[in-house]
Amino acid sequence: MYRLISATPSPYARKVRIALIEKGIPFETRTEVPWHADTVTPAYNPLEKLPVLITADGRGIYESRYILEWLEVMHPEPPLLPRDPMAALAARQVEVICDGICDATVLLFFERRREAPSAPWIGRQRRKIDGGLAALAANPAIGQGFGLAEICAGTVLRYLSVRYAEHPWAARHPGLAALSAGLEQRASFAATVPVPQNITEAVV
Ligand SMILES: N[C@@H](CCC(=O)N[C@@H](CS)C(=O)NCC(=O)O)C(=O)O
Repeated sequence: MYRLISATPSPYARKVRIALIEKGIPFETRTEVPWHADTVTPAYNPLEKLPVLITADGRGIYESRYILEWLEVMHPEPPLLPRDPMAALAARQVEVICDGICDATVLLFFERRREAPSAPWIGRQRRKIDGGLAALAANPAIGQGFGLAEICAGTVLRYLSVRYAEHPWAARHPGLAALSAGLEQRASFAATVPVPQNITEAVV
């Protein structure tokens, strides 16, 4: 049985949880804050980030993008990537945009927790989020069916509501709002709704 080191708000972990559920792969979840004293994340990932998929023989597979590729090889059915190579590249491009929006949102979240947040740094992350969302809204590879592109788009959009609730993305991009609402109806999405975690140890 796989174990997944996960965090309840994490969009990166949610991508993997959704993929595991969609592929019908049983797994146990270990919920962590990866810098708390009781974390086991560094024992499985030298980069000290979650998600980490732990195999039955105790190996740590880490980095959400790589975990999803690994799962596609080890558990190809049902496929989450289109068989057509060009369509697969287009889906991976969507993942790049979505991960970039998540990364900027994480940087923004931590910057706001500092005693003296940097306005230029915050502005830079906001621009990345806005630019990424515009690129996503204009991307024809999303919403063609269900697979990697939709998992990535759905997880980043819902994550914004958790970590950047005041962002008007849904009003600005009604197509993305409709996509997100539809995806959240799926069982795999409903089972993994992101919620903030209690962070008790400072990291910034
Ligand atoms: N690129 C990584 C990002 C993972 C990530 O940033 N995870 C956060 C939790 S949402 C984390 O572990 N942060 C701890 C840190 O960056 O030190 C992935 O896709 O897996």
